[in-house]
Amino acid sequence: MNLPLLARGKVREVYDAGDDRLLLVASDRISAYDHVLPTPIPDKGRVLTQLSVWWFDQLADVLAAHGAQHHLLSADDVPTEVAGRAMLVRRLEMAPVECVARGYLSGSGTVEYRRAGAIQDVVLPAGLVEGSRLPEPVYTPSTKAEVGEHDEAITYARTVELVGAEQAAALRELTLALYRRGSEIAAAAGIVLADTKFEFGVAGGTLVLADEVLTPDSSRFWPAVTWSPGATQPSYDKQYVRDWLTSSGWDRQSAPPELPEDVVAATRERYVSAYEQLTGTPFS
Ligand code: PZK
Repeated sequence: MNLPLLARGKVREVYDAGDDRLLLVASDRISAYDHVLPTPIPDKGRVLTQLSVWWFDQLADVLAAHGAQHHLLSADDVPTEVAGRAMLVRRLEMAPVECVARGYLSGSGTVEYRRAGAIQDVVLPAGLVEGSRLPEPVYTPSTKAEVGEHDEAITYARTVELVGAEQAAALRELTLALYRRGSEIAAAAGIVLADTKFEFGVAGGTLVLADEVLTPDSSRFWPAVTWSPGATQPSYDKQYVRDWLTSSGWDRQSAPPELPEDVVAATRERYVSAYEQLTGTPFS
């Protein structure tokens, strides 16, 4: 596959496929505690790609109702060496905003809430704890940080400065509508979609949903059966990896250790069962 490499993330790559098209390729690499681990998770790239493809279809009517589209052209017409883990997509002018929707308090949201009772300009009610369901989903945009840094939360006013009032409003409305539909579908499958991050672009004046969508790498998925606000929720996909890394004595600074095969197998199973639970179809 001799396509020019345009960008490389921790666990995936983007290639120029010509004709205003890109090839997004997902690898089997996994990250934890801000490090890419040396041990791949077999089939992770295929599971995340197939899940994303399924979500684009599930979300098509929400997009249409907002006069928007998605960027997926084909997941079949891709080079054989990346078959199953690549998407051919429309090349867009990307909005410089990470569009985050949260229905539950977690992670950096909890840190901000404890400090300020708010996430930027979004004031939240008193008494929430890690894992609490919010009274209604909130839009908490961020900007892409420099390499190695975490994304930085921004105010709605800042998104207006970055993209203009009209696009800022459209991004917020569409993000919340997509999150609501996604969380209804996940809830029906016994999965809490705590939060997620969307990326959008524009083509010919139309807003277009880009990137991968509603995967465990762009979202927090929690098993509904163990949801219990007040403690850190077990992650649907990475909990075995995090628990094992913690028990291994790794300092979270030096190069991470190889994962044992039982942790790899259990983690692969979590990705596959997330796919199967959500889509209702066997992963193959
Ligand atoms: C685009 N990224 C992030 C994704 C990476 C980096 N449809 C598009 N048009 C133009 N640019 C992008 C997209 C999309 N999606 C997205 N970078 C560029 C990204 C995957 C792997 F390394």
